[in-house]
Amino acid sequence: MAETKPDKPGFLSRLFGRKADAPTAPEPAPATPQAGGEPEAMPSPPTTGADDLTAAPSTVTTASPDTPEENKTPPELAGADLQPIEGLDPEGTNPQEPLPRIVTEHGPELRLDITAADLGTPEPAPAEVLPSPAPETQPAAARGWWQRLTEGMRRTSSSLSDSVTGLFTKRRLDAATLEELEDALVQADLGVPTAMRITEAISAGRYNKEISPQEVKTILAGEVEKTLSPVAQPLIVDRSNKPFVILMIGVNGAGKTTTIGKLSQKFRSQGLKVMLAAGDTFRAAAIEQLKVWGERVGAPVLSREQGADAAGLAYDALQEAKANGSDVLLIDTAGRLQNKAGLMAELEKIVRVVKKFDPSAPHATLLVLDATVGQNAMSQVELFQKAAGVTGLVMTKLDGTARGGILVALAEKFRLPVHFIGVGEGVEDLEPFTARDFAKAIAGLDS
Ligand SMILES: Nc1nc2c(ncn2[C@@H]2O[C@H](COP(=O)(O)OP(=O)(O)O)[C@@H](O)[C@H]2O)c(=O)[nH]1
Ligand SMILES: [Mg+2]
Repeated sequence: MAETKPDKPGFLSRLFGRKADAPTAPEPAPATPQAGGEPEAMPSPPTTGADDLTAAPSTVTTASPDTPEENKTPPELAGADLQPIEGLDPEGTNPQEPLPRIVTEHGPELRLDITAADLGTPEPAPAEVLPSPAPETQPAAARGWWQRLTEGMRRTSSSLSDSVTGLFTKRRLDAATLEELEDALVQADLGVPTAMRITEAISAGRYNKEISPQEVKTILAGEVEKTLSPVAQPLIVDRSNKPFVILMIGVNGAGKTTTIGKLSQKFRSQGLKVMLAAGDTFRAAAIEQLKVWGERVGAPVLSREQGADAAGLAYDALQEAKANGSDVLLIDTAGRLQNKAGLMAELEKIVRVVKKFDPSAPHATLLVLDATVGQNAMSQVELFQKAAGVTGLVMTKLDGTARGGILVALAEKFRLPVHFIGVGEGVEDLEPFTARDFAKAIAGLDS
């Protein structure tokens, strides 16, 4: 996929000719149409009228959290609906995904109401309740989040770290060095404004002096944290909305279904009653994948047959969730390519229909972004924002890329809350987003 880096003004001209805080960042290039476009094999979006909400029978699979693990998940289903961004639908040809591990752990992010009591000390995470099927030297959950975060983000941090070390070892700080650093930061997807702020913070008072790579990393982390702090916001499940409706959106393969599973586990471990709606009705495998997650986390899944109207299904799910006293309803959706008007229209329809049932719903619309797509995440935010009114972001796959810096650029540009980040496929590999930890991890600093 062709990547477009925003141009930036030269460092020298800024150092000598312009104010540090002058507006400088040109917009990133608009969405480039995805190579390959719409998959021909993908069924057309259902065209059932918005009001025809009971056209197809729905099934609710009742989940049992007590089901023994060995009876639960066929491994091939764990990532079965992965599709590449290019829109190809290699159903049945995906690599098999490892089984997510089940742990009960939860952090302070899942506060149930905005009350002072909820702002108290986070509870310690309970021990892993089921053995990990993955033969690992050390169980992931036991390693702790900081370790998983830093290990996961190693590719991003080591590429930045290498640049910093290469540039600042036994060298005086001059304009050329700073310009090279700025280039490296832009290359690392941090975004032009943040890259400029970092180089300016580094140059302040240190011109023509030596500065150690460690000092540079500390300043870098500080500036990144400044950008991220305003967006690092917990997802608050307001229990006055029952059910609290969360709509998950994003392109195919971003990690929506997996994130629903991980989030459900967190909600369930807090004693919340969770229901799932299999709104990705385009492919049977996607429906199955959600059912598997529902079963393993103990959440009923409302589904219909492949090709059913997703908006109608969402409506049914709301009714069912209300009737059975669910606290949270998570609605999965198909991976709508952001440049496909028809698919976007269908997403808008889901939102409209949900609002018919409850005008305040969806209470959260979470856009799931795959960090490995780099700058393309920018256009995804813009387009999904228009179609569905994104209330918050979840960034996945920070473990699979050197492009984790994109989160900083997104924060700078859109200022949308970032609720969670994912650094792996396991159920424990999703945690609330915290600015300081992320900034330190990206800079390659110890905790
Ligand atoms: N490495 C890694 N893989 C992830 C992460 N989140 C999701 N995945 C994998 O990405 C693939 C696609 O996820 P899925 O939830 O099916 O995406 P969806 O199409 O948006 O529903 C699956 O194989 C997941 O296991 C993550 O944080 N790290
Ligand atoms: Mg999915």
